Amino acid sequence: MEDGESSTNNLSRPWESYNTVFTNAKAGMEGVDKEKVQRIVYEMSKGSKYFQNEERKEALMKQKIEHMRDRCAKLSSSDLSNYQKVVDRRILELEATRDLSRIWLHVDMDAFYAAVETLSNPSLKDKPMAVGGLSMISTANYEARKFGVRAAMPGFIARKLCPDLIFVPVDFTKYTHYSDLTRKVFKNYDPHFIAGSLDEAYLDITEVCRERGLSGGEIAEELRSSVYSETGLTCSAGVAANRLLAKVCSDINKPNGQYVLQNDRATVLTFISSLPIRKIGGIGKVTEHILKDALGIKTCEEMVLKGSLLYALFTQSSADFFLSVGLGLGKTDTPQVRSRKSISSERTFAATEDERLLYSKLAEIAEMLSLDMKKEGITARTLTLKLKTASFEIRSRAVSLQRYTCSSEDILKHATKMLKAELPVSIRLIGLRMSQFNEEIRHSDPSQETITKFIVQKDSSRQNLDDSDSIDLDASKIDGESLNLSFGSHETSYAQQKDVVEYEEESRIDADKVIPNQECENKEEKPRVLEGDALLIKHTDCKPDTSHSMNDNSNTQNTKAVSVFPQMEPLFWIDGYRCNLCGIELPPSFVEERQEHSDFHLAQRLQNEESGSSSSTRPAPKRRILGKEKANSKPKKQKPDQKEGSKHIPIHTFFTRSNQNS
Ligand code: DCP
Ligand code: MG
Repeated sequence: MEDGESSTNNLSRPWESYNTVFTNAKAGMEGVDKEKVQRIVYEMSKGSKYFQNEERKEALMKQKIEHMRDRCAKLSSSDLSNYQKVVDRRILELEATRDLSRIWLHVDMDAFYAAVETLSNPSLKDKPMAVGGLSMISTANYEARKFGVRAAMPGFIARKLCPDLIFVPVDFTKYTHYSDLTRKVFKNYDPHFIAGSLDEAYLDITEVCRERGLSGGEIAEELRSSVYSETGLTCSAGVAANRLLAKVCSDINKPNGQYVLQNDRATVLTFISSLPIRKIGGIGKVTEHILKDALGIKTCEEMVLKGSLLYALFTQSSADFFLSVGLGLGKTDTPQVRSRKSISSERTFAATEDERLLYSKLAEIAEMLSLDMKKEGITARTLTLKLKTASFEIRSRAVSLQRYTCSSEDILKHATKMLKAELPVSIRLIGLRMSQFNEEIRHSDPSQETITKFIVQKDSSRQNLDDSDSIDLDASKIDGESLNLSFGSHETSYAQQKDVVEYEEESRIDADKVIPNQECENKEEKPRVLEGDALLIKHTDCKPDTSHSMNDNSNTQNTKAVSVFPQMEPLFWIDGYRCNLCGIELPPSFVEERQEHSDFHLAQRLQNEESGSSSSTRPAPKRRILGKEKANSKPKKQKPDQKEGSKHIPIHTFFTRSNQNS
């Protein structure tokens, strides 16, 4: 019946099933006329390549749901009762790991970029405004959200939704400055706080609560007011027994609010019982639809109630994750004991083309990396070379070695080959990273053993969606903060771990002649060639994809290229989880997030191209979050009539009708 209804709606109101990232509600969008937003987004993008891509993704998702339904229908009652036994046992095991002894706080700045911009221009206060341009919006203030305007939405669609919308260009240096100020405050409450993105962090406030005899809520109040007095910005906080719950809680009373979930089992279970599954970090659109449309699971509690179906249809690790979410479990371990996936060393220096110098830097870095690996008893077999060119372009090349190693000779031999393939080029940073450890460092908190075990099992035996009927979710990465935790310089403690954006800046400085970002504006950008793909193919035995689908993002290959447009520089996932373009880490199972991320890069790139070609748009020299290297360099002049081989695709092309695009 539901099907029948929705297919009738599809015919008369096709936008209703057009669910893009732009139509997902964010905080402050509660009263928005969702149908109107969907219709406008639909009408403005209909027929474009973006639209076709969305449709293809949607079709694949539907297929997946159908397939899941078929499998579900074939399950006998005895199958289900057997799976129920598994569920019952797992519940007991998971329950045994419940840790209610910690108090976690998740803090997230309100409309961060927009709020920072309003600080420097108070006339923007109370007016609908967005940070970004006609191509892409990074965020919108709460006034604008009332119209359905939100992050990651193309600005020209936002303007249609809100004709008075004011656009402010992105100024990344400002956001980093304010982020640093907030982090100084966070440190006072937890010196080992876990930074998420620039505007969010997880703090274990157990000790500070105990020492000062204050409740989690009181500390949250104090921290928020301290952030406000240091920055003039508001933030929201969630306090709960674990990070997963704290994150959910910080969104509840946004903006400028907080929510405290008491640390007792009954309260947690009540809270989780009616919580929509989409509120959980790691459950994106695809997973949500599969659970909802194929299995009728809408709330977290239903994950427990329908546990037997989950264990029958999903991999054990995914089912374990769903079940633990349904029980309100999440991570409570301290950052110091978190496991790491890679070890790296990098150097920034005054840009040089001198090959002799570059090779000698490379040798030093290889030596340093090798020493550190030996110190920690690590051997690994994926080597990644990272370069930052004089024009701030980031290049990343990876190769899989024949055997696990930590020898500087091995590292240097392969690194040299990769570097050679890039020369000649003027370089200001070289980094080497080894990943795929033969013996991963595991944390040793005994209370976490069961969960850790299944996470580890999952990590090492991830199944391929293409040849398995199971959907795999990476439980070990589910808090969102994990996007940033496992990469970075080995010498960086967790307290110093920076987010994706800052990662590019996180390096040891060899010379004090480092050229500030702004200088690159006048440097000519060298078009990026795709020679990395050759390495990629060698590395993984899989060709870079020119498609962009659900399955692309969920496979088990170490590295896989995903390109929405054949002309675009492909996005691929180094070591299977790290974006080659910006360094963000997303496990393969984060299907939707990967799709959005890929779309985001594409759109950002287009935005950069557009702003470079439009004299009315000021270049955004410090924009680095996505497509940052491009944004930091002056785009080449673009002729309106693009010839074949061009890498410049203006945003309007992306969104114009297919007859103009194909
Ligand atoms: N951001 C971005 N692109 C996105 C999402 C976010 O560039 N697709 C940037 C701009 C945001 C900042 O990251 O200001 C923080 O992201 P949040 O999701 O926390 O969004 P906001 O802080 O803007 O709003 P709020 O947290 O109040 O919902
Ligand atoms: Mg925020």
